[in-house]
Amino acid sequence: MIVAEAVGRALAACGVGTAFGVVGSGNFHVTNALVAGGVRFVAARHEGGAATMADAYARMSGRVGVVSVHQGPGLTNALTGLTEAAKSRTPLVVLAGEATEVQSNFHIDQAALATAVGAVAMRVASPEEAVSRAVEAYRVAVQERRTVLLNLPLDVQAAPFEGAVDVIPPATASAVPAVGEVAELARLLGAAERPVFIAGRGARHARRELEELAALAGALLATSAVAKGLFRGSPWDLDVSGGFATPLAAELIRGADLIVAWGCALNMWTTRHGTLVSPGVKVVKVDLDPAAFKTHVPADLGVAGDVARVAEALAAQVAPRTGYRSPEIAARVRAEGRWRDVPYEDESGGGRIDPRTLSIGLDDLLPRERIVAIDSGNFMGYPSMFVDVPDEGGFCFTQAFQSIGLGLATAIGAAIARPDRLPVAALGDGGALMGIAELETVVRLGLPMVIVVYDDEAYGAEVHHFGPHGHPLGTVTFPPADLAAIARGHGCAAVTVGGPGDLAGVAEWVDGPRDRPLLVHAKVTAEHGSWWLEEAFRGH
Ligand SMILES: Cc1ncc(C[n+]2csc(CCOP(=O)(O)OP(=O)(O)O)c2C)c(N)n1
Ligand SMILES: [Mg+2]
Repeated sequence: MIVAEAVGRALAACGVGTAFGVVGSGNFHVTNALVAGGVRFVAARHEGGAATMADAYARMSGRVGVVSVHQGPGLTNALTGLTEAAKSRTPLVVLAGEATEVQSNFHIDQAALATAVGAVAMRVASPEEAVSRAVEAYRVAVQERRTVLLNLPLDVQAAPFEGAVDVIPPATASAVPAVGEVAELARLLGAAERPVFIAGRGARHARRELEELAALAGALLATSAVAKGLFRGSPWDLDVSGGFATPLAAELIRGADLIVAWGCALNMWTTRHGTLVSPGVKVVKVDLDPAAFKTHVPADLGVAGDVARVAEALAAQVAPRTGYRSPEIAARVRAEGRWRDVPYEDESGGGRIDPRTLSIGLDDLLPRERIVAIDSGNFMGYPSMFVDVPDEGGFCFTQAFQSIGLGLATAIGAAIARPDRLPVAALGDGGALMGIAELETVVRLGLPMVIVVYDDEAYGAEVHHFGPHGHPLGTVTFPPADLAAIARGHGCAAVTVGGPGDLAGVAEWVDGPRDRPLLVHAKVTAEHGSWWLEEAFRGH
């Protein structure tokens, strides 16, 4: 056995389920060793796609994601996706060949690159540490929730490995909350008239615990965008807090006298630049990372610990009370709780469909057991707000870096994590064309995916940002592209939607064998920017 094989075998023994990558000479052996160890390998067409697939797979499966890339350009290609993962604290191990010989064309400072984007850099520096380093990379990923680059120098990779690949897989760690802080939060919950829970990424595993505590405290339930769907089915679910919040959710969150943020930083998106947090409201943050207590909206009280464990400890200390949960509020949540309950004027016409009407139409047509992935851009709120999801496992939002072009790969990784659900990729025309290298991957893997492109023939976010100020827009507008034909060329089914009537083509695909992915090329109306974007521009 050579070192590369020992590393791959060790990671497989840690419990890696699926790895994603683009294979070249520098990661050939390690990737094959993963496969020999029982890991499924998914070949992407671009390392950026591979990194984002692994990120989405990790988020939606709860397992560590693994990426395998060639030295140098293989790693630089992956960087945007790795940055997104690092910012999102996704547990990810990146295996990269490394050309340590400075004369090599492939040589770059790979460790510095990783550090620059918030990842942790490690290296297998000798054959002796092949297994221990691989296990340590996995441990840091899973226990510290980090994106870890494990550099594999080419000469070390090729050296013989003596010894056995004996591995004790590192387990997930979970911190025990401090008794005093929990008692203080119990006191606040016992005194609050209108408590609201806002759950974020760090609470996606804790639905049951939070619902039980909220029932005792009389709290209403909301999430950040990344945790969308967490409380679906609860009569007290306000859905997403922030720019995507319904008018009712915004009103009720603003009316809170206590906001408890669970694994949620309360950033500008979740709070609409702080405007959803009314003056004088008490703010508590429960987070594994105490650094989160002071960022964005600062907390009056911080409770360090795992969200589920803190909620469980509190449930034993909080006496049942009505709080915010009156029959009037329940009736309003029933009547106005979803975006599609909010009246609007359909602007479809002239061969273009209103993106709200499109999204509602898709929500009606697509099976409920779905997993929705969203790219970035002006369009992004329409699918986030009007296409419902069954639970937090039905929404994958890779937006921590605000990069466009990650949406399609996100949908692929999510689809692989949840093969029981219909994957839906919601993209702008700009993001779709940027990430289109992975369209062949969707077809090759036989994923029954629905890819919806909200096509305004522009970088709409920029058009609506600068257009109102009279700037020239030639750099951000494009002639029509026949995305349906491009998709058919890749082997997809495709429908072009220029009005509500054209959605019949989507219904036909849904009712058919779904043996090919479907691209919905929606020509959307674009007279004005979306309201959440206009609000964000005002915030800036
Ligand atoms: C990688 C990257 N490049 C550029 C940007 C700046 N940017 C933000 S939104 C956007 C336009 C996206 O266009 P499209 O996907 O068509 O969505 P739309 O805004 O038109 O709805 C651009 C270029 C970015 N966020 N990420
Ligand atoms: Mg566009």
